[in-house]
Amino acid sequence: MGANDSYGMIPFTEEHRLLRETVRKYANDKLAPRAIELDQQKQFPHEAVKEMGELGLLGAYFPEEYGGSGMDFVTFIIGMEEINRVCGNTGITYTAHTSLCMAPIADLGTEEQKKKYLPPLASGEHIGCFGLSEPEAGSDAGNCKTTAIRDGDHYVVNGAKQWITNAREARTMVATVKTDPSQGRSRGISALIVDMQTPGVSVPKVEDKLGLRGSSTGQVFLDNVHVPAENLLGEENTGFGTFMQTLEGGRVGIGAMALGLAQGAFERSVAYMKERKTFDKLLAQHQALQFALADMATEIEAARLLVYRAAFMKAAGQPFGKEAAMAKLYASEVAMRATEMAIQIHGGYGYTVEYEVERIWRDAKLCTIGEGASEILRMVIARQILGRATKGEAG
Ligand code: COS
Repeated sequence: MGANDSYGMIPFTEEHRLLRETVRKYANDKLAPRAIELDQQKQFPHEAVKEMGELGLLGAYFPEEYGGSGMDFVTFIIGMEEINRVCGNTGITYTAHTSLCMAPIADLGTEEQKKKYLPPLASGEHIGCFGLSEPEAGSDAGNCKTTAIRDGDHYVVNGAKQWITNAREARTMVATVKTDPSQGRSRGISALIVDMQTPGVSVPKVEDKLGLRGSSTGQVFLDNVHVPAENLLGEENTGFGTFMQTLEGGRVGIGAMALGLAQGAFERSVAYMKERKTFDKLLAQHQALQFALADMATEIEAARLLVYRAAFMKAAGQPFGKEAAMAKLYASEVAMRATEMAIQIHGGYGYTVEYEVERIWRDAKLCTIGEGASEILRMVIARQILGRATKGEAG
Protein backbone atom coordinates (compact mmCIF):
# COMPACT_ATOMS: atom_id res chain seq x y z
CA MET A 1 0.00 0.00 0.00
CA GLY A 2 2.43 2.66 -1.17
CA ALA A 3 1.95 6.19 -2.44
CA ASN A 4 2.64 5.10 -6.01
CA ASP A 5 0.13 2.28 -6.33
CA SER A 6 -3.59 2.80 -6.87
CA TYR A 7 -4.22 2.83 -3.11
CA GLY A 8 -2.15 6.02 -3.08
CA MET A 9 -4.03 7.49 -6.04
CA ILE A 10 -7.52 7.09 -4.59
CA PRO A 11 -8.73 9.92 -2.31
CA PHE A 12 -9.01 7.84 0.85
CA THR A 13 -9.39 9.75 4.10
CA GLU A 14 -7.37 9.02 7.23
CA GLU A 15 -10.40 7.11 8.56
CA HIS A 16 -10.42 4.94 5.42
CA ARG A 17 -6.70 4.18 5.77
CA LEU A 18 -7.02 3.27 9.43
CA LEU A 19 -9.97 1.06 8.68
CA ARG A 20 -8.03 -0.76 5.95
CA GLU A 21 -5.16 -1.42 8.35
CA THR A 22 -7.55 -2.68 11.03
CA VAL A 23 -9.47 -4.97 8.69
CA ARG A 24 -6.30 -6.26 7.03
CA LYS A 25 -4.85 -7.21 10.40
CA TYR A 26 -8.09 -8.82 11.48
CA ALA A 27 -8.38 -10.74 8.19
CA ASN A 28 -4.77 -11.96 8.32
CA ASP A 29 -4.91 -12.92 12.01
CA LYS A 30 -8.39 -14.44 12.27
CA LEU A 31 -9.89 -15.19 8.87
CA ALA A 32 -6.88 -16.50 6.95
CA PRO A 33 -6.17 -19.42 9.33
CA ARG A 34 -9.80 -20.58 9.07
CA ALA A 35 -10.33 -20.07 5.32
CA ILE A 36 -9.41 -23.58 4.10
CA GLU A 37 -11.46 -25.30 6.77
CA LEU A 38 -14.60 -23.23 6.12
CA ASP A 39 -14.46 -24.29 2.47
CA GLN A 40 -13.55 -27.92 3.06
CA GLN A 41 -16.02 -28.49 5.91
CA LYS A 42 -18.71 -26.27 4.34
CA GLN A 43 -18.88 -24.32 7.58
CA PHE A 44 -20.80 -21.06 7.78
CA PRO A 45 -18.54 -18.28 9.15
CA HIS A 46 -20.46 -17.78 12.42
CA GLU A 47 -17.37 -16.67 14.33
CA ALA A 48 -16.53 -14.07 11.69
CA VAL A 49 -20.06 -12.63 11.77
CA LYS A 50 -19.76 -12.17 15.53
CA GLU A 51 -16.30 -10.62 15.23
CA MET A 52 -17.33 -8.31 12.40
CA GLY A 53 -20.27 -7.18 14.50
CA GLU A 54 -17.90 -6.37 17.37
CA LEU A 55 -15.55 -4.52 15.02
CA GLY A 56 -18.44 -2.42 13.72
CA LEU A 57 -18.05 -3.73 10.17
CA LEU A 58 -21.54 -5.17 9.70
CA GLY A 59 -23.15 -1.80 10.23
CA ALA A 60 -20.21 0.15 8.82
CA TYR A 61 -22.12 2.74 6.84
CA PHE A 62 -25.34 3.03 8.81
CA PRO A 63 -26.10 5.67 11.48
CA GLU A 64 -24.95 5.06 15.03
CA GLU A 65 -28.48 5.56 16.36
CA TYR A 66 -29.42 2.27 14.66
CA GLY A 67 -26.37 0.39 15.91
CA GLY A 68 -24.20 1.27 12.90
CA SER A 69 -20.71 2.76 12.89
CA GLY A 70 -21.62 6.01 11.12
CA MET A 71 -18.90 5.64 8.49
CA ASP A 72 -19.41 5.90 4.73
CA PHE A 73 -20.03 3.39 1.95
CA VAL A 74 -16.36 3.49 0.93
CA THR A 75 -15.42 1.95 4.29
CA PHE A 76 -17.71 -1.00 3.57
CA ILE A 77 -16.01 -1.48 0.20
CA ILE A 78 -12.57 -1.34 1.82
CA GLY A 79 -13.76 -3.98 4.30
CA MET A 80 -15.05 -6.14 1.45
CA GLU A 81 -11.76 -5.94 -0.45
CA GLU A 82 -9.68 -6.84 2.60
CA ILE A 83 -11.90 -9.67 3.82
CA ASN A 84 -12.15 -11.29 0.41
CA ARG A 85 -8.39 -11.05 0.01
CA VAL A 86 -8.25 -13.95 2.45
CA CYS A 87 -11.74 -15.48 2.70
CA GLY A 88 -14.50 -15.34 0.09
CA ASN A 89 -16.92 -17.28 2.30
CA THR A 90 -16.83 -14.54 4.90
CA GLY A 91 -16.96 -11.90 2.18
CA ILE A 92 -20.14 -13.13 0.48
CA THR A 93 -21.86 -13.56 3.83
CA TYR A 94 -20.91 -10.00 4.73
CA THR A 95 -22.12 -8.34 1.54
CA ALA A 96 -25.48 -10.17 1.45
CA HIS A 97 -26.08 -9.26 5.09
CA THR A 98 -25.02 -5.63 4.87
CA SER A 99 -25.54 -4.31 1.34
CA LEU A 100 -28.62 -6.35 0.44
CA CYS A 101 -30.53 -6.72 3.72
CA MET A 102 -29.48 -3.84 5.99
CA ALA A 103 -29.16 -1.24 3.22
CA PRO A 104 -32.77 -1.26 1.97
CA ILE A 105 -34.03 -1.15 5.57
CA ALA A 106 -31.73 1.81 6.30
CA ASP A 107 -32.69 3.58 3.05
CA LEU A 108 -36.43 3.03 3.05
CA GLY A 109 -37.42 1.91 6.53
CA THR A 110 -39.67 3.87 8.85
CA GLU A 111 -38.18 4.97 12.16
CA GLU A 112 -39.81 1.98 13.87
CA GLN A 113 -38.49 -0.48 11.27
CA LYS A 114 -34.95 0.89 11.52
CA LYS A 115 -34.97 0.82 15.33
CA LYS A 116 -36.35 -2.71 15.41
CA TYR A 117 -34.34 -4.44 12.68
CA LEU A 118 -31.01 -2.67 12.23
CA PRO A 119 -29.36 -2.92 15.70
CA PRO A 120 -29.45 -6.74 15.92
CA LEU A 121 -28.21 -6.95 12.32
CA ALA A 122 -25.39 -4.48 13.03
CA SER A 123 -24.22 -6.47 16.05
CA GLY A 124 -24.44 -9.82 14.27
CA GLU A 125 -27.05 -11.11 16.71
CA HIS A 126 -29.32 -11.53 13.68
CA ILE A 127 -28.18 -12.45 10.18
CA GLY A 128 -29.82 -10.90 7.13
CA CYS A 129 -30.64 -12.07 3.62
CA PHE A 130 -32.19 -10.69 0.45
CA GLY A 131 -35.09 -12.52 -1.13
CA LEU A 132 -35.18 -11.39 -4.73
CA SER A 133 -34.31 -14.41 -6.86
CA GLU A 134 -36.86 -17.08 -7.62
CA PRO A 135 -36.80 -20.18 -9.80
CA GLU A 136 -38.06 -18.02 -12.71
CA ALA A 137 -36.72 -14.67 -11.57
CA GLY A 138 -32.94 -14.53 -11.43
CA SER A 139 -31.60 -12.40 -14.25
CA ASP A 140 -35.25 -11.73 -15.12
CA ALA A 141 -35.82 -10.07 -11.77
CA GLY A 142 -39.14 -8.47 -12.80
CA ASN A 143 -40.75 -11.89 -13.17
CA CYS A 144 -41.53 -12.19 -9.44
CA LYS A 145 -44.15 -14.85 -8.71
CA THR A 146 -44.24 -14.75 -4.91
CA THR A 147 -47.50 -13.10 -3.92
CA ALA A 148 -48.38 -11.06 -0.84
CA ILE A 149 -52.11 -10.46 -0.60
CA ARG A 150 -53.30 -7.93 1.92
CA ASP A 151 -55.72 -9.33 4.49
CA GLY A 152 -56.61 -6.81 7.21
CA ASP A 153 -53.52 -5.85 9.15
CA HIS A 154 -51.19 -8.34 7.49
CA TYR A 155 -50.10 -9.81 4.14
CA VAL A 156 -50.42 -13.49 3.33
CA VAL A 157 -47.26 -14.47 1.46
CA ASN A 158 -46.90 -17.51 -0.80
CA GLY A 159 -44.04 -18.45 -3.08
CA ALA A 160 -40.48 -19.69 -3.33
CA LYS A 161 -37.17 -17.88 -3.33
CA GLN A 162 -33.98 -19.38 -4.70
CA TRP A 163 -30.21 -18.77 -4.54
CA ILE A 164 -30.65 -16.89 -1.28
CA THR A 165 -27.29 -16.21 0.38
CA ASN A 166 -27.43 -16.71 4.18
CA ALA A 167 -30.85 -18.39 3.84
CA ARG A 168 -30.32 -21.07 6.48
CA GLU A 169 -28.87 -18.73 9.09
CA ALA A 170 -30.88 -15.57 8.45
CA ARG A 171 -33.40 -14.19 10.87
CA THR A 172 -34.37 -11.22 8.68
CA MET A 173 -35.17 -11.33 4.98
CA VAL A 174 -35.97 -8.36 2.77
CA ALA A 175 -38.11 -9.95 0.06
CA THR A 176 -39.71 -8.98 -3.24
CA VAL A 177 -43.36 -9.88 -3.38
CA LYS A 178 -46.11 -9.25 -5.89
CA THR A 179 -48.71 -7.22 -3.99
CA ASP A 180 -50.77 -6.54 -7.10
CA PRO A 181 -50.77 -9.64 -9.32
CA SER A 182 -53.04 -7.86 -11.83
CA GLN A 183 -50.11 -5.65 -12.87
CA GLY A 184 -47.61 -6.81 -15.49
CA ARG A 185 -43.97 -7.76 -15.04
CA SER A 186 -41.77 -5.45 -12.97
CA ARG A 187 -44.89 -3.74 -11.64
CA GLY A 188 -47.11 -4.33 -8.61
CA ILE A 189 -44.02 -5.49 -6.72
CA SER A 190 -43.29 -4.49 -3.12
CA ALA A 191 -40.56 -4.99 -0.57
CA LEU A 192 -41.42 -6.75 2.68
CA ILE A 193 -39.36 -7.43 5.79
CA VAL A 194 -39.95 -11.06 6.71
CA ASP A 195 -38.98 -12.53 10.07
CA MET A 196 -37.65 -15.96 9.07
CA GLN A 197 -39.05 -17.42 12.31
CA THR A 198 -42.62 -16.75 11.19
CA PRO A 199 -44.68 -19.96 10.76
CA GLY A 200 -44.73 -21.06 7.11
CA VAL A 201 -41.15 -20.00 6.34
CA SER A 202 -38.82 -22.92 5.62
CA VAL A 203 -35.43 -23.52 4.03
CA PRO A 204 -35.85 -26.98 2.52
CA LYS A 205 -32.59 -27.04 0.61
CA VAL A 206 -29.10 -25.61 0.78
CA GLU A 207 -27.15 -25.90 -2.46
CA ASP A 208 -23.93 -27.91 -2.88
CA LYS A 209 -21.79 -25.48 -4.86
CA LEU A 210 -18.59 -25.16 -6.89
CA GLY A 211 -17.22 -22.46 -4.61
CA LEU A 212 -18.14 -20.37 -1.59
CA ARG A 213 -18.92 -23.68 0.02
CA GLY A 214 -18.96 -22.22 3.53
CA SER A 215 -21.69 -19.76 2.62
CA SER A 216 -25.23 -21.08 2.66
CA THR A 217 -27.20 -20.57 -0.55
CA GLY A 218 -30.70 -21.82 -0.06
CA GLN A 219 -34.24 -22.10 -1.23
CA VAL A 220 -36.80 -20.36 0.93
CA PHE A 221 -40.41 -21.53 0.85
CA LEU A 222 -43.14 -19.18 1.98
CA ASP A 223 -46.36 -21.04 2.68
CA ASN A 224 -49.24 -18.85 3.86
CA VAL A 225 -46.84 -16.71 5.84
CA HIS A 226 -48.61 -13.94 7.76
CA VAL A 227 -46.43 -10.83 7.65
CA PRO A 228 -47.63 -7.74 9.52
CA ALA A 229 -48.62 -4.91 7.14
CA GLU A 230 -46.27 -2.64 9.10
CA ASN A 231 -43.37 -4.67 7.59
CA LEU A 232 -43.96 -3.14 4.16
CA LEU A 233 -40.72 -1.41 3.19
CA GLY A 234 -41.27 1.73 1.17
CA GLU A 235 -44.41 2.27 -0.86
CA GLU A 236 -46.67 -0.56 -1.95
CA ASN A 237 -46.27 -1.65 -5.59
CA THR A 238 -43.07 0.35 -6.16
CA GLY A 239 -40.61 -2.31 -5.00
CA PHE A 240 -38.95 -3.17 -8.31
CA GLY A 241 -37.07 0.12 -8.66
CA THR A 242 -36.14 -0.14 -4.99
CA PHE A 243 -34.62 -3.55 -5.50
CA MET A 244 -32.76 -2.43 -8.58
CA GLN A 245 -31.23 0.37 -6.52
CA THR A 246 -30.31 -2.04 -3.74
CA LEU A 247 -28.60 -4.19 -6.34
CA GLU A 248 -26.58 -1.21 -7.59
CA GLY A 249 -24.97 -0.91 -4.14
CA GLY A 250 -24.61 -4.68 -3.94
CA ARG A 251 -22.82 -4.72 -7.28
CA VAL A 252 -20.10 -2.44 -5.95
CA GLY A 253 -19.80 -4.91 -3.07
CA ILE A 254 -19.38 -7.86 -5.45
CA GLY A 255 -16.89 -5.80 -7.48
CA ALA A 256 -14.87 -5.34 -4.28
CA MET A 257 -15.21 -9.03 -3.54
CA ALA A 258 -13.80 -9.90 -6.99
CA LEU A 259 -11.04 -7.36 -6.46
CA GLY A 260 -10.10 -8.83 -3.08
CA LEU A 261 -10.09 -12.39 -4.44
CA ALA A 262 -7.89 -11.34 -7.38
CA GLN A 263 -5.55 -9.47 -5.03
CA GLY A 264 -5.26 -12.51 -2.76
CA ALA A 265 -4.38 -14.76 -5.71
CA PHE A 266 -1.92 -12.17 -6.99
CA GLU A 267 -0.10 -11.83 -3.65
CA ARG A 268 0.21 -15.61 -3.37
CA SER A 269 1.62 -15.72 -6.91
CA VAL A 270 4.22 -13.03 -6.16
CA ALA A 271 5.36 -14.88 -3.03
CA TYR A 272 5.52 -18.21 -4.87
CA MET A 273 7.49 -16.77 -7.79
CA LYS A 274 10.08 -15.48 -5.34
CA GLU A 275 10.64 -18.86 -3.67
CA ARG A 276 9.98 -21.63 -6.22
CA LYS A 277 12.76 -22.74 -8.58
CA THR A 278 12.48 -24.57 -11.90
CA PHE A 279 15.39 -25.18 -14.29
CA ASP A 280 17.68 -23.87 -11.47
CA LYS A 281 16.01 -20.48 -11.65
CA LEU A 282 13.40 -18.77 -9.55
CA LEU A 283 10.01 -18.56 -11.27
CA ALA A 284 10.53 -14.81 -10.98
CA GLN A 285 13.37 -15.16 -13.50
CA HIS A 286 11.17 -16.69 -16.20
CA GLN A 287 9.97 -13.97 -18.54
CA ALA A 288 6.77 -15.77 -19.51
CA LEU A 289 5.67 -15.68 -15.86
CA GLN A 290 6.88 -12.11 -15.39
CA PHE A 291 4.59 -11.07 -18.24
CA ALA A 292 1.67 -13.01 -16.79
CA LEU A 293 2.18 -11.35 -13.43
CA ALA A 294 2.47 -7.92 -15.03
CA ASP A 295 -0.88 -8.42 -16.77
CA MET A 296 -2.49 -9.54 -13.50
CA ALA A 297 -1.15 -6.49 -11.69
CA THR A 298 -2.28 -4.07 -14.40
CA GLU A 299 -5.78 -5.47 -14.60
CA ILE A 300 -6.18 -5.57 -10.82
CA GLU A 301 -5.15 -1.92 -10.52
CA ALA A 302 -7.67 -0.96 -13.23
CA ALA A 303 -10.40 -2.95 -11.46
CA ARG A 304 -9.54 -1.23 -8.20
CA LEU A 305 -9.96 2.20 -9.75
CA LEU A 306 -13.37 1.25 -11.19
CA VAL A 307 -14.58 -0.26 -7.90
CA TYR A 308 -13.56 2.74 -5.78
CA ARG A 309 -14.87 5.22 -8.37
CA ALA A 310 -18.32 3.64 -8.02
CA ALA A 311 -17.99 3.52 -4.22
CA PHE A 312 -17.04 7.19 -3.93
CA MET A 313 -19.89 8.16 -6.28
CA LYS A 314 -22.41 6.30 -4.16
CA ALA A 315 -20.97 7.79 -0.98
CA ALA A 316 -21.32 11.26 -2.53
CA GLY A 317 -24.97 10.63 -3.39
CA GLN A 318 -24.39 10.72 -7.15
CA PRO A 319 -26.08 8.33 -9.61
CA PHE A 320 -23.73 5.35 -9.87
CA GLY A 321 -25.69 2.50 -11.49
CA LYS A 322 -23.65 2.38 -14.69
CA GLU A 323 -20.37 2.73 -12.80
CA ALA A 324 -21.40 -0.03 -10.38
CA ALA A 325 -22.18 -2.31 -13.32
CA MET A 326 -18.86 -1.50 -14.99
CA ALA A 327 -16.94 -2.08 -11.76
CA LYS A 328 -18.54 -5.46 -11.11
CA LEU A 329 -18.34 -6.59 -14.73
CA TYR A 330 -14.69 -5.72 -15.10
CA ALA A 331 -13.50 -6.76 -11.63
CA SER A 332 -15.23 -10.15 -11.82
CA GLU A 333 -13.78 -10.93 -15.23
CA VAL A 334 -10.33 -9.79 -14.04
CA ALA A 335 -10.74 -12.06 -11.01
CA MET A 336 -11.38 -15.05 -13.28
CA ARG A 337 -8.27 -14.36 -15.38
CA ALA A 338 -6.08 -13.57 -12.38
CA THR A 339 -7.10 -16.58 -10.32
CA GLU A 340 -6.71 -18.96 -13.25
CA MET A 341 -3.24 -17.57 -13.93
CA ALA A 342 -2.40 -17.90 -10.23
CA ILE A 343 -3.14 -21.63 -10.46
CA GLN A 344 -1.00 -21.88 -13.59
CA ILE A 345 1.90 -20.09 -11.88
CA HIS A 346 1.66 -22.50 -8.95
CA GLY A 347 1.61 -25.49 -11.33
CA GLY A 348 0.62 -28.78 -9.69
CA TYR A 349 0.66 -27.17 -6.25
CA GLY A 350 -1.91 -24.67 -7.48
CA TYR A 351 -4.28 -27.55 -8.12
CA THR A 352 -4.14 -28.57 -4.46
CA VAL A 353 -6.19 -27.25 -1.57
CA GLU A 354 -3.16 -26.21 0.49
CA TYR A 355 -2.04 -23.39 -1.79
CA GLU A 356 -5.54 -21.90 -1.77
CA VAL A 357 -5.53 -20.50 -5.31
CA GLU A 358 -7.87 -23.25 -6.53
CA ARG A 359 -10.39 -22.19 -3.86
CA ILE A 360 -10.06 -18.54 -4.78
CA TRP A 361 -10.70 -19.40 -8.45
CA ARG A 362 -13.81 -21.41 -7.52
CA ASP A 363 -15.04 -18.59 -5.28
CA ALA A 364 -14.37 -15.92 -7.91
CA LYS A 365 -16.67 -17.57 -10.45
CA LEU A 366 -19.70 -16.51 -8.45
CA CYS A 367 -18.77 -12.87 -9.04
CA THR A 368 -19.54 -13.17 -12.77
CA ILE A 369 -23.00 -14.57 -11.97
CA GLY A 370 -24.52 -13.23 -8.73
CA GLU A 371 -26.11 -9.78 -8.38
CA GLY A 372 -26.21 -9.33 -12.14
CA ALA A 373 -24.55 -11.78 -14.50
CA SER A 374 -21.94 -10.27 -16.82
CA GLU A 375 -24.49 -10.32 -19.66
CA ILE A 376 -27.05 -8.37 -17.59
CA LEU A 377 -24.41 -5.85 -16.61
CA ARG A 378 -23.51 -5.29 -20.26
CA MET A 379 -27.22 -4.69 -20.88
CA VAL A 380 -27.43 -2.22 -17.99
CA ILE A 381 -24.36 -0.32 -19.22
CA ALA A 382 -25.55 -0.23 -22.84
CA ARG A 383 -29.04 0.92 -21.82
CA GLN A 384 -27.57 3.81 -19.85
CA ILE A 385 -25.45 4.86 -22.81
CA LEU A 386 -28.05 4.37 -25.53
CA GLY A 387 -31.18 5.21 -23.53
CA ARG A 388 -34.53 4.48 -25.14
CA ALA A 389 -32.87 3.63 -28.44
CA THR A 390 -32.31 0.15 -26.95
CA LYS A 391 -36.13 -0.15 -27.03
CA GLY A 392 -36.25 0.85 -30.69
CA GLU A 393 -37.04 4.53 -30.19
CA ALA A 394 -34.97 6.76 -32.42
CA GLY A 395 -33.53 10.00 -31.16
N1 COS B 1 -33.39 2.15 -10.49
C1 COS B 1 -34.68 2.52 -10.49
N2 COS B 1 -35.60 2.00 -11.34
C2 COS B 1 -35.17 1.08 -12.21
C3 COS B 1 -33.84 0.66 -12.26
C4 COS B 1 -32.93 1.23 -11.36
N3 COS B 1 -31.65 0.89 -11.35
N4 COS B 1 -33.72 -0.27 -13.23
C5 COS B 1 -34.94 -0.41 -13.79
N5 COS B 1 -35.80 0.40 -13.15
C6 COS B 1 -37.24 0.57 -13.47
C7 COS B 1 -37.36 1.07 -14.91
O1 COS B 1 -37.30 2.48 -14.97
C8 COS B 1 -38.73 0.55 -15.30
O2 COS B 1 -39.72 1.42 -14.79
P1 COS B 1 -40.96 1.85 -15.74
O3 COS B 1 -41.61 0.54 -16.11
O4 COS B 1 -41.76 2.71 -14.86
O5 COS B 1 -40.35 2.54 -16.91
C9 COS B 1 -38.86 -0.75 -14.53
O6 COS B 1 -37.91 -0.68 -13.45
C10 COS B 1 -38.58 -1.96 -15.38
O7 COS B 1 -37.27 -1.80 -15.94
P2 COS B 1 -36.85 -2.49 -17.30
O8 COS B 1 -37.87 -2.25 -18.34
O9 COS B 1 -35.45 -2.05 -17.58
O10 COS B 1 -36.90 -4.04 -16.88
P3 COS B 1 -36.35 -5.29 -17.65
O11 COS B 1 -37.12 -6.44 -17.12
O12 COS B 1 -36.28 -5.07 -19.12
O13 COS B 1 -34.80 -5.40 -17.22
C11 COS B 1 -32.97 -5.78 -15.74
C12 COS B 1 -34.35 -5.17 -15.99
C13 COS B 1 -32.63 -6.94 -16.65
C14 COS B 1 -31.92 -4.70 -15.88
C15 COS B 1 -33.12 -6.27 -14.32
O14 COS B 1 -34.10 -7.27 -14.29
C16 COS B 1 -31.85 -6.76 -13.71
O15 COS B 1 -31.01 -6.00 -13.28
N6 COS B 1 -31.74 -8.10 -13.64
C17 COS B 1 -30.66 -8.73 -12.92
C18 COS B 1 -31.11 -8.93 -11.53
C19 COS B 1 -30.05 -9.53 -10.72
O16 COS B 1 -29.03 -8.91 -10.50
N7 COS B 1 -30.34 -10.75 -10.24
C20 COS B 1 -29.44 -11.43 -9.39
C21 COS B 1 -29.89 -11.21 -7.99
S1 COS B 1 -28.68 -11.83 -6.92
S2 COS B 1 -29.21 -10.93 -5.29
